[in-house]
Amino acid sequence: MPVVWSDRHRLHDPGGEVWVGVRIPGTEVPDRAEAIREALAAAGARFVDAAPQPADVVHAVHDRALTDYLASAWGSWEAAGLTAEPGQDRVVPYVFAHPELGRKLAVPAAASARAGYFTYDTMTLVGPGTWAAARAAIDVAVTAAELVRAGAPAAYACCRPPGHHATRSAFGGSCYLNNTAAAAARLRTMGEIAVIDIDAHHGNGTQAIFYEAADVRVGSVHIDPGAGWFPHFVGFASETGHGANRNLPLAPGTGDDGWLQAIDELAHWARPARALVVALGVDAAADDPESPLMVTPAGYRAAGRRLGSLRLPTVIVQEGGYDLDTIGGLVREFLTGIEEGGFG
Ligand code: SP5
Ligand code: ZN
Repeated sequence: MPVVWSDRHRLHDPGGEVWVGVRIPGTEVPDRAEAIREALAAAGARFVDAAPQPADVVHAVHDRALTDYLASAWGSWEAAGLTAEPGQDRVVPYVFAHPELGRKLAVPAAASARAGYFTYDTMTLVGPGTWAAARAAIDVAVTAAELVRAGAPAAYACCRPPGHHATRSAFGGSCYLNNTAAAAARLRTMGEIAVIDIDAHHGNGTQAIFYEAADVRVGSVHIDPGAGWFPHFVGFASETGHGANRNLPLAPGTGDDGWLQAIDELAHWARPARALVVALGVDAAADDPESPLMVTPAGYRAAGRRLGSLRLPTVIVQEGGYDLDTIGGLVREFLTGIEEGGFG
C-alpha cells in the first residue's frame, strides 16, 4: 500500500520533555520516523510525498485560536527574550487554565503564560520548527485520506509528530495537531466513519473531537489510565458519548491475547462504518519504554489481519512507538497484516 511521507517532520525537535519539573531527554525524536521509513523501504514500499492541503482540513478539527497560537508560539517566545533570560530554548508552560479559575478565561498577554492556556502538560515542548512539522503531518494524513477517497483500498500516513492526544483547542502528549481526526474528517463524505485507536495510550484528543458526532465512532484500546497511565484524567470505559465512543482499558502486562480480544471487539463494533481510520501506535509492544503492555510483532501482524478483514477503505495513521530498534519492524508487521487480511 502507498506510504505517505514528508521530510518536514525533521523540522520538529522537541528537545526533550519537562517531566515532574525536570528536563529529560524524551522519546518523541526525529529518528522515529526515519526508522519506520528505513524498515518500509527495505520491504519495498512505495513512497508518496504528502501534497499540501488547504487550511480548512485543519479547521475541520481544530479551533483557529489553537492554530494561531501554535503558528506564533515560538516567535513570540523568542521575541519576549525567554531564550536568553531565563534561558529556555523551548516553549514550556508555567501556569495552566484550570476550570476553577473562572468560566471565561483570558488568553494571557505574556508569552511565558500563554502556553498554559493551550496545553495540558509540560511534556509537549514547542521549538522553532514545531508548527511547520505539525502542519506537514496533517498534510501527510489528509493526503492518505485523499488516496483512499480516490479508490486506494488502504494507505499508510507516516505522520510525525503524532496527533491523537490533541483536542480541538488544546495540545499535549507529544501531539500538536490531530492527524487521525483530520483524516477521519476528510473521509466523512463516504458515510459513517470508524476510528480504531490501537496506540498504547488512550486517544483522548480524537475522543474529545468526535464525542458529540453521530457519524464518527471512536474506539480505543489502551493501557488503563486508572492504573496510573497517561492521559490520566480520561480513557475510562464509562466514557461512551452518545453511544458512538468506546474505550477498552487494559491492565499493565497485558499481552497479545487480551489486546487482540479487545481489537476483535472494536473491529466487530466498527462493522457498520463505510471507512476506517486506524490510529497506529506501536508503543503497546513489549520493548517500548512508554507503556507496560506486552504485545509482540506477531500480535501487531494479527491485529492488522483482523482490521484488514473488515475490507473497509482504510487510512492508517502513525501515532506513538518509541523503541528505535523495533518500531520499523512493528509497523511493517501491522501493514503486512492489513494486506493479508484482504486489503492493500
Ligand atoms: C503519541 C503518544 O504515544 N504519546 C504518549 C505520551 C505519553 N507521555 C507520557 C510521559 C509520562 C512520563 N514519562 C517520563 C518517563 C520517565 N522515566
Ligand atoms: Zn502512545
